[in-house]
Amino acid sequence: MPIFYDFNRAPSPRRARIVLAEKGIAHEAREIDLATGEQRGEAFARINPGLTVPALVLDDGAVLGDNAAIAAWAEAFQPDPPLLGTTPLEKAKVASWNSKIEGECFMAIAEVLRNTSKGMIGRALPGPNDYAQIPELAERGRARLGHFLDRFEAHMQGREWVALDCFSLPDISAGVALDFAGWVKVDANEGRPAIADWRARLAQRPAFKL
Ligand SMILES: N[C@@H](CCC(=O)N[C@@H](CS)C(=O)NCC(=O)O)C(=O)O
Repeated sequence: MPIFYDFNRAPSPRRARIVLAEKGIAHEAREIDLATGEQRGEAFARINPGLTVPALVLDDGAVLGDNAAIAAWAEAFQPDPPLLGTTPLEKAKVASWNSKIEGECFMAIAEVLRNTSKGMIGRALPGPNDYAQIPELAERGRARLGHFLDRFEAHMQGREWVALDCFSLPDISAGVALDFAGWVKVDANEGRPAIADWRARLAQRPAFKL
């Protein structure tokens, strides 16, 4: 059975956790305690040299060290229900929205959090290298997040799901990202009724309780 390296409180592994749950892919979960820096210890470095969670180790020992790999593998391993679209155009829309959400939303939130948090001084980016915090990046991240949310609200008006007519990967990525926005005290729902309605739909899915 695949082994899923997780940290329950962190947003990135939550994305993969939801993918595995939506697909019904059985796995054994192991918690890596980011709060005590376990991801930077020798034992985890041997598993994922990127020093981040999520990571999924397959039965043959292959390591999937990020969300992109885990989602691609999960879709191929368990095609039903599809999360990456089925037609060529659907697949393109899913890829485009997922990349937009990662770059314009997830990263903007991370810029705010990692460049302001006292616990992340000298650790402004995850991974093997230490980087100093840059306060201006936090300011820019907050502005970028607000701009993204306003564009996203306009996009969601009259739509049920982010990229397709059905639930797909960008719903997971954006749903997790907007919960993560709460960490930097941004309520994405405020003044954005279409986003609020869509998040209420997401909250009904059992996987989103994970
Ligand atoms: N690109 C990676 C990013 C993973 C990532 O940044 N994970 C964070 C938790 S949300 C982490 O492991 N941080 C470890 C650290 O800050 O040292 C993915 O989405 O899979």
